[in-house]
Amino acid sequence: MLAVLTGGTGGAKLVQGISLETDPEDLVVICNTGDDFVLHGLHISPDLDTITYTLAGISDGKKGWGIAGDTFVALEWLGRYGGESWFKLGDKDLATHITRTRLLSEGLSLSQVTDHIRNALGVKAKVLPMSDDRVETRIATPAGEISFQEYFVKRRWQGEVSGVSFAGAERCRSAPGGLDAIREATGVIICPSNPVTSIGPILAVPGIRAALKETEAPVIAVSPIIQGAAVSGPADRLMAAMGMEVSSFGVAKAYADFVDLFLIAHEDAALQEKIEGLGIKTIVASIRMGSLSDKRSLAREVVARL
Ligand code: FO1
Repeated sequence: MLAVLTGGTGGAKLVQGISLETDPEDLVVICNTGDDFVLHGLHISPDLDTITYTLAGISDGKKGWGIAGDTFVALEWLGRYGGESWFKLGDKDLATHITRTRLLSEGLSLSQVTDHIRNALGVKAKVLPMSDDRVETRIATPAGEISFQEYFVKRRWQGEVSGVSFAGAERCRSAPGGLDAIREATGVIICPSNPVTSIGPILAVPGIRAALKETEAPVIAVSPIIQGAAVSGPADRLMAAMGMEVSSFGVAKAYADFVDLFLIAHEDAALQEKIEGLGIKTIVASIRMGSLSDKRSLAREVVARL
């Protein structure tokens, strides 16, 4: 069994490749839920949904989130009634959030709800939230703290960030099966997701970092940074805000206590020696995933090392 740790859009590309290059029934995908929030009274779990839709083959590959071909009629009407419309919830996507909110209110845990949704969509891989407890990624700005989605979607990552925190993380528990998946896996893959706000919250869940260190399986990570810039999203800005070096080396350093193997881009080949100095075997590869064939060949490259 392979355990995969991921955020949303960036990580989903590799998750898709891995699911096509291995037996999906043999995959446990542990997702960030620090981006979750409540809007229109609905519990929204963007990364769980991005991964589930991707594995179901219904995701909007261009946007990187939501369902392909979705319409936005309900959102327009929510706006008419004075509701928030900056977070683009599609009509089909809304059915997911309504179902999640209903099942949570009936007493199911977030992992049970996630299982229900992935089964209904025919997803064979196990999709697990990092925790069933509420953990909230908070972005500190000079004007005060805001939620991750307010920073990411409403403000389009603009403005100064002075810190990132994960409210509730110290008290939360890993979702059932998460720690065992890491400990019992034959390989663990850390997707090229934002190390601060996608992988960071997962690592903040008590026990996960220790399980990554303890597991006998090789732990392999793919860099989300190429030539000092994020492949997508604000990873570079947030790394800088957290005082990390904005490079593949900076990511490797943040994972150095548990990663055995690190994949970096050809453009970063000059960093290989420096990263190996951290005790991490480093491989130079084609890590950009523009097409389905890129996703599959990177997945093959990763899986071949496990
Ligand atoms: N990202 C955006 O940039 N704009 C949106 O309006 C937006 C809506 C949205 C709706 C449902 C969903 O599951 C995800 C959505 N995302 C949107 C993506 C998401 O907020 C981020 O990609 C992740 O939180 C970061 O991993």
